[in-house]
Amino acid sequence: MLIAKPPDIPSSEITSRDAYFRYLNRRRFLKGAAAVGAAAMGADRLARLVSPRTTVHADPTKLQTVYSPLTTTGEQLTTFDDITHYNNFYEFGVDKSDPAKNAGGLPTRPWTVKVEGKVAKPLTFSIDDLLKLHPLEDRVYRHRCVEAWSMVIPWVGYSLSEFIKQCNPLPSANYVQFLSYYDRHVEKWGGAETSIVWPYSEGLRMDEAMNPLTLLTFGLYGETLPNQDGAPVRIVLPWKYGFKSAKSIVTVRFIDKQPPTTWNEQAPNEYGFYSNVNPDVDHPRWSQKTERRIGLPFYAQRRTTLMFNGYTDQVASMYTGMNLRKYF
Ligand SMILES: Nc1nc2c(c(=O)[nH]1)N[C@H]1C(S)=C(S)[C@@H](COP(=O)(O)O)O[C@H]1N2
Ligand SMILES: [Mo]
Repeated sequence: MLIAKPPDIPSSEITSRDAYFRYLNRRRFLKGAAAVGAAAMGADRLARLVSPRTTVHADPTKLQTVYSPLTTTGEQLTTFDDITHYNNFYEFGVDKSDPAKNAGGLPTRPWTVKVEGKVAKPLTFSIDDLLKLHPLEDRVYRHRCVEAWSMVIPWVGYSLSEFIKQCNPLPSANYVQFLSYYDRHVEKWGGAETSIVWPYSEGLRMDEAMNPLTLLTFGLYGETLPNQDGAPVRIVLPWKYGFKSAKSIVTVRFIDKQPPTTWNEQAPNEYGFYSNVNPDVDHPRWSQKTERRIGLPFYAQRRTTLMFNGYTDQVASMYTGMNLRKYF
C-alpha cells in the first residue's frame, strides 16, 4: 500500500467513487490534523496542507480534481473495477479482459529501473528508491485510448521531471525511451499472440517528458498499481493516446535521436510518434472525433473528444509551429 490509509476503511472498500472520496476527505483531514500538531511548521506549509492543493493538471471547469468531486461537465471517475478489468497490456494477451487474468505472475518485487544512454553516469533505482524520491500525489486524469474509448482515472505518482532531474541527462539527451518488462514467461502469459517485437518501447521528446503533467505512476485509487495497469511503475501522459503510456518500466534510456516505438513500428501510418489526442486527425480506419466513456450507461457513453484530451492550456505551447497532421 502506498499511502497511510485510515484504518476504518478496508482496502476492499476503496473501489467505488463514494468510498474513494470518503478516503480522500479523511486523508485530507488527517493531514490537516497532523499539521496543527506540528507547532514548528511554517504557516505557509500548514496552509498548503489544510487547503485544497493547487493542481498542475486539472482545468477545474472541465475535469474534476480529487478535491471537487462534481464537475460542471459531470465527468465521473471510472470505477476501480472497470480500470482494472478493461485493459490493454498485450504482453498478457490481446483481449481487454486478458491482463486481469494473466498479469498476476508479473514479478513486481524486487524491481529495478535502469537509467542509461546520454546521462552523466548510468544508474539503477530500486522501486523503493523511486517511491521515496518525491512525495506522491493524487492526480485525476482523462485517459483516452486510440481505439476511441476513454476513462477518468485517479492515479498516484509524481511528475516524471522529478525523476529525470535525478538522472543528470546530458545536453545531447533530446529524447527519452521507456522499455517495459519482458521475459520468456510473458510469452506463456499471452505475449506470443501478437506480432509485436518485445519489449514494448515508447518514447518522448525531452520537453514532453519534463512537462509537469507527465506522471511517473505507482498507484491508482490510492492503492498500489494492480499488475494489469502496469505495476510497479508506469508512465501516464493524459494528452496523448494511451499507448504512449508504457507500463511496467524497467529501462529509461536518454538518447539524441527519436527512439523506435512499438506501435509506430507496427503501423507507422496508423500510429504516429507524437500521438497527441487530436479530434481533427482521424485514424485511417476510424474517426477520432468522439469517444466512448467506459462504464457509463450506453446512452451516456458517447462524447466529443477534446484537442489534447482537454489539456491544451498545459501542453499546446510545446507544439507551436508544428504541423500536427504531419506529426500526428
Ligand atoms: N508495456 C505495455 N504498455 C502499454 C500497453 C501494452 O500493451 N504494453 N498498452 C498501452 C495502451 S494501448 C493503453 S490504452 C494503455 C492502457 O492502460 P490501462 O490498461 O491502465 O488503462 O497502456 C499502454 N501501455
Ligand atoms: Mo490504447
